[in-house]
Amino acid sequence: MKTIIITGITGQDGSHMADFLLKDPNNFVYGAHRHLSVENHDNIKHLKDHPRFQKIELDLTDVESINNALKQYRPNYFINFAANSFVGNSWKMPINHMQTNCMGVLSCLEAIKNFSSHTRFYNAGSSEQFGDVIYSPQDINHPFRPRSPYGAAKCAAHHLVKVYRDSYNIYAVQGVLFNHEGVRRGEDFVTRKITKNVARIYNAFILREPFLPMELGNLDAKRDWSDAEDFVRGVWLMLNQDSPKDYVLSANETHSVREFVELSFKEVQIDGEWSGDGIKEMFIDKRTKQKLVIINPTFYRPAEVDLLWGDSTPAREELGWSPKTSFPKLVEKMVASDLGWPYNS
Ligand code: NAP
Ligand code: G4F
Repeated sequence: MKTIIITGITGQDGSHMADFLLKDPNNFVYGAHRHLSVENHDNIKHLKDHPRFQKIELDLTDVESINNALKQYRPNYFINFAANSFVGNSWKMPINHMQTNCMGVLSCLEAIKNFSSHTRFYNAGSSEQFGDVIYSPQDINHPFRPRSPYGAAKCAAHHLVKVYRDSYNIYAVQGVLFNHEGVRRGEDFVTRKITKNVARIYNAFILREPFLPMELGNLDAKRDWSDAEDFVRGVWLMLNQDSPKDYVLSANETHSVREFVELSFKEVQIDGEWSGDGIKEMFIDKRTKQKLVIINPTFYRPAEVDLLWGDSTPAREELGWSPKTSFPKLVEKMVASDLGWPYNS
C-alpha cells in the first residue's frame, strides 16, 4: 500500500487529488486539514466513510503538527496543496502569505529531511511566480518576476524546494501550475464568482425578479485557465519520475476575464454587450437593457499580473500529460454546476 499525505484536503486541488488517488486500491490517503471551529469539509464529505481515507490535523504555520505527521506516518508521498491561495488577499495579509506559503513549505522540507527522507514531496507552485512577464508563452525557464506578496512567497518556496533537492538528495518538486478552476473552486476567485453570479442572474430572469449586477475589477487581465481535475494527474506524474524535475502545467492558451463573462452568459442564452470605459464600463443585456456587470474598483489590485499564458510542452512530451477539458467546456461545466443542471463531459 502506498501512503500519501495531502495537505489542503478541504480545498479544490487537495480534494480532487484525493479522488484521483483513491481510484487506485493500492493508495491510502491521509487528508490533512487545519482545525477550524466550524468545519468546511464540503469538498471531502463524500470520502467520510472511505476505508482508505483518514483525516489528520496539520497546520502549515505549526511546525510541531508537520513534524508529528511525518514522524508518525512516514508516508511515501507528501503533497502540499495547503496555502493562503487568494492573491488579492496577499496585500492585506502579506505576513500570513509568507508564513503559510513559504515558511510552511520550509517546515515540510525540514520535517522530511529530519524524519522521513524517503518521502517524495510536491509543492504547489504558481504561474504568479512569473508575474510581470517578459515573453509569451511562459515556460519553466521564464524568470521569476512576482507582482504580489503571494507570488513572492511562492518564488521563495520554489528556491527552497530546489535547495533541499540539491543539498539532501530529497525527491522534491515544485510544479508551476497556471490557473485551474472547476466546480469546487472557491467563490472569491474570478471564474467561480462569475459563474455563481450568472446562475443568480439567470434565476432572477426566470422568476422575473429584480437583481443586482455582478461587480468585477480588471476585465482585461488574461489567464491560462484549465480544469483542476486535469491537473492532479500531472502533479502525480511529476511525483513519479525517475528523478525529480519541475514542470509547468497549462492549457497553452490565454483568455481575458471579459471573455469568461461573455461565454458564461451565453451558456444561459443571455446576450449581452459592453458599453462605457474604465470604471464606467458595464455589460448590458441587449434585450432588456438591464445591467449584468458593473466595475467595482475595490477589486482592482495594487499591482496586476496582466497576462499569463503557459507553455507546457515539456510536461506533454516528457510526462505524457495533457489537459482534456477545453476552455469553453470548462465554462459550460461551471455554469451548469452552479445552476444544478446536468453536465456531460
Ligand atoms: P484552495 O482551494 O484555496 O485550498 C487551499 C487549502 O489550503 C485549503 O484546504 C485551506 O484550508 C488550506 N490551508 C490554508 N492555510 C492553511 C494552513 N495554515 N494550514 C493548513 N492548511 C491550510 O486552493 P487550490 O486552488 O486548491 O490550490 C492548491 C494549491 O495550489 C495552493 O497552494 C495554491 O496556492 C496553488 N495553486 C493554485 C492554482 C489554481 O489555479 N487553483 C494555480 C497555481 C497554484 P481551509 O479550508 O481550512 O481554508
Ligand atoms: O481568479 P483570480 O483571483 O486568480 P489569480 O489572481 O490569477 O490567482 C489564481 O491563480 C494563480 C495561478 O496563476 C494561483 F497561484 C492562485 O492561487 C489563484 O488560484 O484572479 C484572476 C484575474 C486577476 O487578474 C484579477 O485582477 O481576474 C481579475 N479579476 C477581475 N475582477 C478579479 C475580479 N479577480 C477576483 N478574484 N475577483 C474579481 O472581482
